[in-house]
Amino acid sequence: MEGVGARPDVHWQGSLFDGLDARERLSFDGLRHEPLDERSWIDVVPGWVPDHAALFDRLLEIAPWQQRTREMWEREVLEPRLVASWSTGAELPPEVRELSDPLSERYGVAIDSCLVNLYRDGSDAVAWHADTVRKVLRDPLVLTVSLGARRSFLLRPATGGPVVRRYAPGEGDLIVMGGACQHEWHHTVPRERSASGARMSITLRHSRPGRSTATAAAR
Ligand SMILES: O=C(O)CCC(=O)C(=O)O
Repeated sequence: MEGVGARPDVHWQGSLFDGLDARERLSFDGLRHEPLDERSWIDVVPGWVPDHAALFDRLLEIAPWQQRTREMWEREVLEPRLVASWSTGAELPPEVRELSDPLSERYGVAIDSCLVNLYRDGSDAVAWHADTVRKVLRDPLVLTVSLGARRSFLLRPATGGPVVRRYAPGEGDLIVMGGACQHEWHHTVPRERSASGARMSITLRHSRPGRSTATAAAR
């Protein structure tokens, strides 16, 4: 893993919005619940964080950015994105708690870890995968707030085949993957030459079962 240190030199131009407190500004009124099949679903709240530009700038400043390495064809390669993480047990910064508290309350899970990803431009990406939290929980929720430029976020069955669902999250959108999503579906943020700038995703996770989730042993 390579430390990046100073604020990454990326830019995204958005509008600033402030004034309201967290409960007023983070409304679930626009939520769309979209089943993928009988066991998996996606919730989408367009523009969930109205002051997304300010949050993008703040996280760019405070997050402990790193560029991780990954083994590929027996060689260590740099992951094509920067990440900053607060793992289970670490105290989440207030900027993240402001998002995770209302989400914990709404979805009945104790959000206790956070990985923030920075796609610096259209060459940064993450390949098809499912999140490893599936090894611990039967039906984990993975809750993602997207800031900055819109990028494709695609889903297909874990068994392969064509893309079944396409989103273009950015600018404060919330996407929640639920049910058996991490067991039966894969997601990706592919490279995109036409990306209009940097995108940041704040991915929030829980390590214990919640109101409607169960342990892996139960599957
Ligand atoms: O950036 C995203 O929206 C997806 C990130 C992701 O899938 C991951 O970090 O595991």
